[in-house]
Amino acid sequence: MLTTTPDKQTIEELTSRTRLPVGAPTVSVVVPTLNEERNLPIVFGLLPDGLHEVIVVDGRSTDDTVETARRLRPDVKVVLETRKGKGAALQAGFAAASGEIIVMLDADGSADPCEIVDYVKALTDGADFAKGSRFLPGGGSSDITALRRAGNAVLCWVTNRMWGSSYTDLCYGYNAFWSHCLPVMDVDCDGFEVETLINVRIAEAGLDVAEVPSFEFDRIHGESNLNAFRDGLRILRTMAQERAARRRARRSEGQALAAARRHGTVVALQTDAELADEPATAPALADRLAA
Ligand SMILES: Nc1nc2c(ncn2[C@@H]2O[C@H](COP(=O)(O)OP(=O)(O)OP(=O)(O)O)[C@@H](O)[C@H]2O)c(=O)[nH]1
Ligand SMILES: [Mg+2]
Repeated sequence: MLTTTPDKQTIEELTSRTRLPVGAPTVSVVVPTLNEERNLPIVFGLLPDGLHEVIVVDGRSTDDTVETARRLRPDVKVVLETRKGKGAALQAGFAAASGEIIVMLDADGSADPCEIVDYVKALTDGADFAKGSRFLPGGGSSDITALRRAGNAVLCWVTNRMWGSSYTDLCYGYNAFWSHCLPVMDVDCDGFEVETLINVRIAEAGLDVAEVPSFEFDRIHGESNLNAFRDGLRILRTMAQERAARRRARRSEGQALAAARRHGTVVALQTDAELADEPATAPALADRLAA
């Protein structure tokens, strides 16, 4: 709380936490909701000014979440999820988003909407994907249990070993990204494994990731929908599936290369040799791809 009249610089610092800078790219905020009627007034009240759109994805709430969202923010876009789960809700929200930047924000009050400004800055500074981390200096959590912290640390370590990433946090739902990441993420899972799936695919594609220190508060009202054991297993299964998909992709790449070498036929791809008016042979192309 301020005890003296703030000077100009203090006012600027305070208000810049609650509004996007002039000329910032358009920002869509996607908010999956399941019975969050009592949390939405707080979450929406802290959203920064200057957003392009706020998208609430619902469909299964039995309270007045959707009506509350519309009352608080008459311009809110409401999308109805077609299947159960946070991953399914995010898929529907991403499909409806039209901003240049998309932010994933939980509606339970655990994520500070003012941090959106920090995520947008990380993206305009050059990152493709701004990934929240509770384990960087400046971040933290009052919500995470010892079991979840340990599970997250192990899964994060395994992911870094398998995908060459340097993530400090894996299972955290507060992230933002440029819309060009959507085809890479290609979200096709329905549950809480969605953050892992996204992080793994972003790492696999070699996109530029900036981690943003983030503080996770306790859910304000209501019950968590996450089950550490059940959802931990889903996360492990997702990692195994992504790994297998990578092996399959590498194998078929190798088979294509081998076939190109074996047949030595002329291929229709434009190579340097073709640009120089020389015939482009499959072996030449295979050598270039293998180099
Ligand atoms: N639309 C939709 N939203 C969901 C669904 N399940 C969870 N959510 C929302 O997704 C966000 C995260 O869900 P939480 O239950 O808080 O789970 P969590 O944050 O991963 O876990 P906690 O740390 O225990 O809170 C919240 O905004 C939920 O309302 C669902 O099936 N459909
Ligand atoms: Mg939560």
